[in-house]
Formats: sequence, structure tokens, C-alpha cells
Amino acid sequence: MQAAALAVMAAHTILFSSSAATSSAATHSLLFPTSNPNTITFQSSFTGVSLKPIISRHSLSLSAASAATAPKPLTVVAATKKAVAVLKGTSSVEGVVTLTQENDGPTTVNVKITGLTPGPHGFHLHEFGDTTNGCISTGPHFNPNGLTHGAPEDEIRHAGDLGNIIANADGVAEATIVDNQIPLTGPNAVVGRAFVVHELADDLGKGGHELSLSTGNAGGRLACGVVGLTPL
Ligand SMILES: [Cu+2]
Ligand SMILES: [Zn+2]
Repeated sequence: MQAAALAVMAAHTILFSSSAATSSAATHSLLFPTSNPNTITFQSSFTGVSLKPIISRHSLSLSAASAATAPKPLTVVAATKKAVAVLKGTSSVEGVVTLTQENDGPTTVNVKITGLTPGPHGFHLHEFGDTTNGCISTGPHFNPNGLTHGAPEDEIRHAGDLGNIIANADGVAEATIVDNQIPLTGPNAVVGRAFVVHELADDLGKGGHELSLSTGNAGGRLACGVVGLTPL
């Protein structure tokens, strides 16, 4: 199978040198339509051919080893993951949110936001890490399970529903939230999505307003920040 990979590599090289030869023949109008698609097609088939033998060889040695000794999973144990979001907006509201997750455990979210009016403010993880149009382009609450809005402790909630943070008389809100629905890895990872802090309290789906079951009627978006990975 190494020979096959070598042959593919060789063919790859040949293709390149032949298209290089064509280019020296200066047939420009023909060169671009033919050489470009050829190169792209060939590169993708090269990846497919070379990867498969590597994977099957790996699983072969794995099953040989596990046949000799007790079956030992060769998966790398996921360590701690850390992420951060820096929240900014069009007002003086700003803050930093850090996220830490050990293995597949819950994510611990540390929040410090300043410049708020005293009292509760809705605090969510929104679907998109897109702030091209300010906080509005972060989209709706992160909701991978297609549920309605709720409180963080509710069974039926958006994954991004983190309830309210409470600002003190100085307008500073500090909170530590531990939640199971906002992992840093896996299909529902929140890296690349955004935190948003709102103008008003989140009614947690129970306010009876037409927006209660989608946004908790939490009003405008004061500040937002995209979640990005950070060193441990
Ligand atoms: Cu929100
Ligand atoms: Zn929600």
C-alpha cells in the first residue's frame, strides 16, 4: 500500500510537471481551463487514497495489540479546554466571560460585566459568532435541539439560555454559571458562537409576552463577544 501511495505521489508529480511543460509551451487560453480543474480533482483523490491505508493500518495494529493484551482504548483523554469572550457594544457596557470545561463535564462560565444598570439582565449564548452588524448578527439563542426559550434549570430551554446576571449598584455583574449544555468540544460546541448581555431581565419564558418563548423578552443587546479558544 506504500507503493500505491508512492505511485499516486509520482503521478501527482508527473501531472504537475506536465502542466508546467504545457505552460512553457505558452498555450494560455487552453492552459487555465485544463490545468486548474485537473489539479484540484487530482489533489482530492490523492488525499482519499493516501489516508485510507493509514487508517486501516492503524486499526490493524490496534486490534493486534488488543488481541495480545487487555483491550485498551487508544483514544487520547481530552484534557481541560478553555475559552474566552470579550463583550463590547455601542454603549459603555463591556465585559469578559471565560469558559472552562474538564473532559466531558459541565462548562464553568465566569462572567464580569460592567456599565450595566443595576438589576437583572438577560444573558445568553447566541447562535453565531458574527458581529458584522453589531450584536444583532449573532442571531437567535443557540438552540441545537429546537426547543423553546426557558430558564437554565428547565428541561425545555435553548442550550444558550443562561438566565440573568444581576448588576450591583455600581453596574457590575459578576457570576459563575455551571452548565451542561454549552460544551467547548463536540457537535454542540459553543466555540465560534457569541455571548450577549441584554438591556432587560429575561423572563425565562414565563412572562406571557409574545417574545417570552423566544427571547425571554430581554430587550436590546447591550454587548456581545465571540467565544474563542484560549491557552490553558
Ligand atoms: Cu440573548
Ligand atoms: Zn433562549
